[in-house]
Order: sequence, then structure tokens, then C-alpha cells
Amino acid sequence: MSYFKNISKIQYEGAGSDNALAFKHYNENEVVLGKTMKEHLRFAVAYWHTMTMNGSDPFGQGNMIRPWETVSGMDLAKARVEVNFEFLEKIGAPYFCFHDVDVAPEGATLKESNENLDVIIAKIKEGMNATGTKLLWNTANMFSNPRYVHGAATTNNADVFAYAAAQVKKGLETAVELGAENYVFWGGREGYESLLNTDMGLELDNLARFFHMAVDYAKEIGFTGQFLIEPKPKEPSKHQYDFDAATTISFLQKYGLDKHFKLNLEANHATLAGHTFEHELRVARLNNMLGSIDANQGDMLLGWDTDEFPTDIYAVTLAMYEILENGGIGAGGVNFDAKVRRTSFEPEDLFYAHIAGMDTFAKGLKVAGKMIEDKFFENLLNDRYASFKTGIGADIVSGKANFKTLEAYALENSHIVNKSNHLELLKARLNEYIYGNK
Ligand code: XLS
Ligand code: CA
Ligand code: CA
Repeated sequence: MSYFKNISKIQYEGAGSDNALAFKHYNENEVVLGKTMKEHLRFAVAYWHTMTMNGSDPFGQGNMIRPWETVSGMDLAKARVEVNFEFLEKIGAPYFCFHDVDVAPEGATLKESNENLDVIIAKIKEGMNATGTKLLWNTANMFSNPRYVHGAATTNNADVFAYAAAQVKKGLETAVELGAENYVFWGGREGYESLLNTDMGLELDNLARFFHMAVDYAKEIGFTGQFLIEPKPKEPSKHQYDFDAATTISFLQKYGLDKHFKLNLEANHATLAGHTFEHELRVARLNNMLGSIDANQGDMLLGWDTDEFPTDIYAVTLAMYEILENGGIGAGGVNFDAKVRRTSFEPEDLFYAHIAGMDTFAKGLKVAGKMIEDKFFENLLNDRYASFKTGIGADIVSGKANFKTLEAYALENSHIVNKSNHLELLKARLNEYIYGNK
């Protein structure tokens, strides 16, 4: 049975193509800096936005026309698995990602929920085998159900902590069963509203205890994928503990978890934290913690987590630059944690949206590859910091200098000359790369 009868496999037709259902830049076999685009980008489709999201928002009900939404419960869950694999094959994405509750409905008890999952996971496994697609990551939704009102691993209620642990235990078993390459933790309600009623110390210690238990259990059952934490500063909590890359890294270091985790960084979460996406990627890369990305974009005029498909070539190019400088995304990938707008309610829009995102990343990859090949920015950086290569700068870097030797130097060299950054010139140069003139 086909759910997208009028759509065949999306092909690469090149930049001049007028075909809305064709790639203009994503040519999966094209080689950039020694690897194919497919190997660089490792695109994933997010089950929650593409298979289950129905267009509802705080002001309006679901309005998406989905021909497969004629059944409900487990029947709908099964239909969505079929839709997922047809979609992956047609769009040409090698990976997908899901939360437990995206794929199987929650039952009245934990046992019932796990039984529902078992049925659907078996069907997902069949789909993966039949199509050769893979699971980039799975995760547990520990924020939608009312039991998680005060958080999961950072709740004040130990019964909830236990339930959350059971849910992640099942998630890790699912990851092993499906050969997931990563397992994600996004702390949906792991934060607080008021310090007046919050024992922040206990909550953070418990969060670390939770992660250590996950690491131990993964080892016990032979899960060899990468653990990822996804920072986000707020929403739904007023203040979330995994605020941004730097906060999350210092938490992991404090609790001895840094060797077990990397970060899954999302563009929209970066901007909510008041950072550019490339800033978050740089912080992670410097700490060897760039694990995977959630590709999307926010809207600066709205200021919430709008999860739009990424079409901003400027931001995507700078993100791809960081990823290439990192030596690639490793076991991670580019997951479209992005949803079509409520006004884009037809099934074809799911294709248009992914084509837009995949083409933007493909173009960003090519541009960033060219920037690296040319070494223009690399040379500029070497030049800008040249004072640390010789003389007093080299002494600072090698550890030879101290306050006394530096004072002696400064006394002799009080006439200091700085150079202009020529920042506008650099930005114009970046534009030239993006326009394709370089
Ligand atoms: C929500 C998050 C979430 C995670 C997975 O803002 O982006 O979707 O990626 O739980
Ligand atoms: Ca995300
Ligand atoms: Ca988001």
C-alpha cells in the first residue's frame, strides 16, 4: 500500500531545475572534501514532527490532512510505521529518530505501554530490514504525560523518578534491539519554576544519578551507541538545567559523566539561549563533545521554539563550517527536528519541507567545504594570532612567561599597535562564497 501515490523517489536535478519535487543541491553521491554528501550529512527524519504532528497549536486544533489518520490506537501506530518507511525511501534519508510515545500509544500501565512498544518495535525492525534505513537515535518522552509535571529525573517525587528510570530502561533495550547509533536525553521538564520550592542541589545530583544508572545499564545490556544530551534553556520549564552547551558540559564534567556523553545541539535551542548555532557547535567541538545536530531554525520575531525547517543558508553554512572543522559529525547526523507550518497542511508539504532543508544543508556543506579548501579564513586566523607564535607571545603559550617577565616586557613596550579586524570585509567575503563567486 502506498501513502504518497503521486510522489516517486525524489531525484537530484541540479540548481536550474524548476521541479518542486527534486533536489537542486543534494546529490547524495557528490563528493565534498573526500566524502559523499550522504556520508557527511547523515540526514534523519523526526517521527514526531513528520509522522504524528497534526498542526494543533495553543489556539487551534489539528488541521493536517493525513490520509492515513482514518484509524486510531495501535492501528494508527502501525500505519504510521508504514508511512515512515515509504517517506524515508522517497525522500532518500538514511535515518530516522523517535520518542517512545511517538511510535506506540501509552497504555494504562507501564506494562501495557511496554507491550504496545514491543509490537511496534517489531514492525519498525521489519521496515528497517526491508529498506536498509537506520535509527539515528531514540529517546523517552518524559514530559508530555501529567505524571512528569514536576520533572522526571529532577522531580520531587521518587515514584516518578522510578517510572522515568523504567521508561529509559525500555528505551535502551529498544536502542539495542534496533541498533540505534545514539540515545538522546532531552530534559523536557528537567528544570524549575521557582527557587522558593526547589532543592536545586538534590535535583542536579539526582539527574547525575539517573545518567549514571543509564550508563551502567547500557553497559550491562551491550548498548554501544553514543549517549547524547540535548541542551535547551527554557520551554516548557522556565529554567532548564541543560541550559546550553557550556552549562551541560560543566555539569557532565562535575559528575564524571563527560566521557560517556556528547551533545545533540539544536539550532532553535541555541537561539533561545541567546547564542548563534555556530557558537554552540564551537563550544561542543572544543570539548570534543559535538555529537549530533537537530536541524531547524527559529523565528527571531517570535522568540519561542518554532522548529521551522532550516532554510537560512547563512546560518547553515556557518554550522557546516563547524562540523567540517570538527572532522565531521561522527556517529551523529542531521536530524530534521522541524515541522511544517500549520498553513502547510497537505502531505506534499512534508516533501517540500525536507527538500528545502536537505538542499540548504547540501549547499551549506559545499560552501563550507570551499571555505576550508581555500584556507582564506584559516590564514586570516593564523595571521590574527601571529603574536602568540614568536617572542613574548610564544613564551606565554609555552608557560615560560610569568607576571614578572611580562611586566618587564610591558615596561619596555608600552607603545601598543592593534590592527583592524576589517569585519565587514570578512562578511562580504563570506557572502561571495555563498553566492558561489569564490
Ligand atoms: C524539544 C526538543 C525535543 C528533543 C527530543 O524542544 O527539541 O524534540 O529533540 O526529545
Ligand atoms: Ca530537538
Ligand atoms: Ca525544539
